Amino acid sequence: MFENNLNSEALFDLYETGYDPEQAVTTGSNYMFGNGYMGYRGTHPDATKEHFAACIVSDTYDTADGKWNELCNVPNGLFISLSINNNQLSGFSEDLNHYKRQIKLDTATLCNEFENDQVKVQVERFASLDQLHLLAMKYVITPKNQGDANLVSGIDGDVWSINGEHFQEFRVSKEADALLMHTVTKELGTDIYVAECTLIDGVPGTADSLESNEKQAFRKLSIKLSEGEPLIIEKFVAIYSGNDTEDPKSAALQDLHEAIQQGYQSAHDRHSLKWSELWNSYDIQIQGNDRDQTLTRFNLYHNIIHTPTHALLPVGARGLSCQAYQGAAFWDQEIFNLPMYLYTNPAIAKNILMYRYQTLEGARGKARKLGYRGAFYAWISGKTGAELCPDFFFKDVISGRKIRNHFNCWQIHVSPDIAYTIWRYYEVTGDKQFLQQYGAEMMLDISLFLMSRSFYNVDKQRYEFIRLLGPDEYHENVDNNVFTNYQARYVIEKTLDVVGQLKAERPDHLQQVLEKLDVSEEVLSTFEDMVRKIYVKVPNNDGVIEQFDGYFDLEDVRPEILKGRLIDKSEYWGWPNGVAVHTQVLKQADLIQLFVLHDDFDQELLKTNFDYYEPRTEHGSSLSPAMYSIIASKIGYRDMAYKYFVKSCTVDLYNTNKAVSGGTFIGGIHTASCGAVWQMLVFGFAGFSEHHDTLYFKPSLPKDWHQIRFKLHHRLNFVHVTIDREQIVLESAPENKDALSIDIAGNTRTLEPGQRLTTVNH
Ligand code: IFM
Repeated sequence: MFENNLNSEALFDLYETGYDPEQAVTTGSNYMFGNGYMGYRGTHPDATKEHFAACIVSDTYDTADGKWNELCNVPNGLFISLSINNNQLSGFSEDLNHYKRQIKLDTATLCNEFENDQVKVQVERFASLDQLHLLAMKYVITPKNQGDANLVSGIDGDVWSINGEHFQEFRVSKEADALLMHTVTKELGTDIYVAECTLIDGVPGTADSLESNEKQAFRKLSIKLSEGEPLIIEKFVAIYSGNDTEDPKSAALQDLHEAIQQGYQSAHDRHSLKWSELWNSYDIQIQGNDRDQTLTRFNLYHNIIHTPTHALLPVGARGLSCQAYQGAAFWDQEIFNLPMYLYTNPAIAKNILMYRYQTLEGARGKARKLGYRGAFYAWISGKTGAELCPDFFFKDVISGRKIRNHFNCWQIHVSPDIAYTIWRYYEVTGDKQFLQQYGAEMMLDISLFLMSRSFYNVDKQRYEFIRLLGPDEYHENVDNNVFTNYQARYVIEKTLDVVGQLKAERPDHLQQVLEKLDVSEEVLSTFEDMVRKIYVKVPNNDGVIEQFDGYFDLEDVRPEILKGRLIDKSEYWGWPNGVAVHTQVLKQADLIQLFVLHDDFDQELLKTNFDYYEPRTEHGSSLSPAMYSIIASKIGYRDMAYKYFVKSCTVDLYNTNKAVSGGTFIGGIHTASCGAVWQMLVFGFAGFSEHHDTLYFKPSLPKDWHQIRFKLHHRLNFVHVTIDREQIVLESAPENKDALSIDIAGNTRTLEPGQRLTTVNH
């Protein structure tokens, strides 16, 4: 824990004034910058694999060790190191007078400063939002007296890779002013090109010598320093893989050339302009607590930089912060990352869902392999949608034996979660074209899968889902998990609605889809039967809904007690022998998660179940606290809502979650909790929900907050929402095309385009 890490000057930045090597994995992730195409860890400019330096590039999936298919960490073109009068000087140096590492969230720019008696160094780096393949750096040395500076600047291909070497060969060449490194991935033979140029005072620097070994290509530059005269070094790096373009080499050289022409300042200006446009959509302003403002922006920032928007690619559970969780999508993508986009910039939400459409074949292949019909989406989904989750995800750290986890074959809720999101996307955007053209096929195929995965209990005359995992991953091989069964029923019902819509509006297209998926009339009537008869548990006499069959019979202990039973603190708590397996302790929100997705449950039920499950939840997943925060807001547990808000927002900053579990590295940025910050603020504190074209607000702000302000999208209309203690102000953008229906405390009003509505906040 390093809680004092949260320093902020402007409310858009975060900095540290001392380096802690113990926290290098975490801080490298926290201070990183990126643009959805690549993520560059916020390490020092001369960091190497020992310091967890990395530049993770999207769409470079490859398997290094025969087990983990993951994104590659490509050669580091921004590497630069400095010696003054033969003494190494960097952020790692121990005799510094001044040290600062700062991430400016408004422009996604990493700044480093370090200073000793001889010089002051100021560094800026960014991954351009204007030119996605471009990294840029400005490195300014201000000498306090005369001296000799020796710089090593180039490309370091000896990179940190958590599951083995991904590259089979490195070739270095000099192309005009550029250094070019070409490497090829081991499994798929994907070409990767990294082109680099170093400029001294605006001119490509001539190296005293060029040194390259098997994996590294460095120029050595010796420069005389004069007292008080700053030396400005700029670096540009362009990165392309063979998956980006036919001719990645030319593309990299071309981008590099253009960047040199453009110059650092202009590249940074264009990049910053794009960032201001993004913040215009996504920012949430909080008045009354500066720390919470920065925490919020930190999390929003990470949700943004890890989301690929340039192509149909997954949002990784650790984004582009490292290779953990394989750079691949989980259900996190739809349920945690996407809602912010859905309500602010729905084109990105659509892009995410189109990725699921593009990967339907992978989901179908998985279903077939396991003996089912339809689309069973991968638990861990990379480029193609094929299941990337290995059979043995964790190991028993005591015996060293592998654990056969069943995330890949029993965690079936990912499919209905995707269908649920397709329907939500349609409800919020009204995008019929998407629903009919793409959504319908996905929803039908998911419903087919659910039908073939269900079990009809003849005795009880109901459909059940057995042998599965719900969101709570500590309990594998359970039956009738409420979350899963509820989601399945909901999704099949909505699929039938879509079928009805197509029947009325595009019968030919419906026919085509039904034929393509081999969905007969009989199947459609089975869907109808399922909607009536899927078993969804009801509350017991105390009002508590049992998470799955037999849950109440398990030992009723608390997570703190289980901690005391661990033999090794990195033991996996779940299946088959973990400390939580035979107890009621859950890893993460499960029923509470369901309550976040559906507004069908009354306050009393929410309260009773919150009271029951909250003390039994370990929050072993970073996904969990945010869901508790939202429901706590809804039931008026204001302090609890705030407590979980802070817990969720600081998962990465305070490094609270396990970086290694059951022997597997799962560190890096927790993108799901980053996405969830938006939900805590909007669905939780602002009490926003949307049903049948009406926007509802029921705010409950944390005690010391005076105001929150954000922008919402609904069906191509934008509304500015300002909530303070006394009033709720809604401003409809003048360019809106529709009047909006608004409900505040049971009063429904109409908000015309350009109109402002002020109501009392009770
Ligand atoms: O998807 C989650 C899961 O719910 C809990 N374990 C980690 C996964 C990736 O974030």
